[in-house]
Amino acid sequence: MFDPVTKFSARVDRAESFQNYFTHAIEKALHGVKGPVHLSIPMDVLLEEIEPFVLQPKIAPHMVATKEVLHHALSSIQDAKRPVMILGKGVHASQAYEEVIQFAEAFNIPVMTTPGGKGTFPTTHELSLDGFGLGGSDRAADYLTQKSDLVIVIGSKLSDMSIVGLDPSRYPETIIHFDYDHTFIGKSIPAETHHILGDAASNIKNLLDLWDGETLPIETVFFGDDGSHSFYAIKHLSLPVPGTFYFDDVFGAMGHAIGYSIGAKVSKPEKSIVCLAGDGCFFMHGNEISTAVDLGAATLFVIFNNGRLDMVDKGMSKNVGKAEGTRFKQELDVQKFSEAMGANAYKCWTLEELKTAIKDGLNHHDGPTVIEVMVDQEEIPPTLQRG
Ligand SMILES: Cc1ncc(C[n+]2csc(CCOP(=O)(O)OP(=O)(O)O)c2C)c(N)n1
Ligand SMILES: [Mg+2]
Repeated sequence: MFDPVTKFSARVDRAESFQNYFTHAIEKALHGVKGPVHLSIPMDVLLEEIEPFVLQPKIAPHMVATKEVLHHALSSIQDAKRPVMILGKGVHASQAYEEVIQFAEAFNIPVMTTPGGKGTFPTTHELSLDGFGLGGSDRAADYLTQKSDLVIVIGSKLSDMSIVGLDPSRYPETIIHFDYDHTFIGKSIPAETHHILGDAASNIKNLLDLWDGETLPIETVFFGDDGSHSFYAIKHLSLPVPGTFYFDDVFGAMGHAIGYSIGAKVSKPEKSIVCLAGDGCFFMHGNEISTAVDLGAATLFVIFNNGRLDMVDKGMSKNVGKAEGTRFKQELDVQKFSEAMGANAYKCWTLEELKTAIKDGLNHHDGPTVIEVMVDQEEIPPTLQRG
């Protein structure tokens, strides 16, 4: 009777076999998709006395997907234009709470939960769309009135309760489905489905390790200087820890963040300190890098080089119709300038180069690292909202 509804069902015929049966049953119950097991112990066996024993189940390591599978998923996630995550009960089973938050934040993906997945993601999180399916929220339903090119499902059978309200015309092109069990993969929604088989928490962690995009520690403290560069950070930088971004929006003297960030590193050497500044700021106070070198202050300077005083250049052009004195005829070579003062310095044209430079910079503990980021001069900054 119990066989079809348990992961293991047996009768213990002799008391001396109890330890083996019991250990095996516990291993079965806890391995993979957790579930009930059943042991039937006849009365005569139950009355026998056995030696006390310590239960030592051998739980096999979690099954995980291969690197190739994760790489493939990663490139689909990076290419996706309007991805969304659907979290099911499997997130509870895998205890993947931290991992799904990191995943969503790393790629800035909105998150909805199935009825069984309720409570797997903080509903107060800015990426939360709350529930989808039966009892779902208007926010989630509204989000899905426009098609998503990629749906990332984590630990859900996508039963009718979970996808009620998903109009077939809004079915995604692709699904990436994290699940321990393959039984229901690709059965509910007719879309190209990639199965990431195994424990969700481990697979998400491995995927994030592969991606390696979050190279700065989450408690990193940023100092934003005055110019377009800091407004990109204000708009796009995700800050998991409060009190980690300093920006002077009143006095706004160019170059101040360079000195601030050196002082901050000297007073708190154990903290990761990042200065965001422009080439104009660096022209004014970049020589303070020599102070950082002398003091051995391992501040990470990220200097956005667009060959101009961009915030003023674009602001004047928009408001007055022309800009004067805002473009450098001789642009600064930030890397050479920094190296001349004895700093560890990089020039980056691509995201890959930037990631490598940040990684190397974080491992350079004896003095400052200056990372020159070459910026498209025609990039439109968020400052143009200013009247
Ligand atoms: C000492 C000082 N002079 C002038 C300004 C006006 N101002 C604000 S932002 C800016 C341009 C900053 O240039 P850059 O550091 O290259 O940053 P970008 O805007 O190009 O990112 C200027 C001139 C200022 N804030 N402080
Ligand atoms: Mg500039």
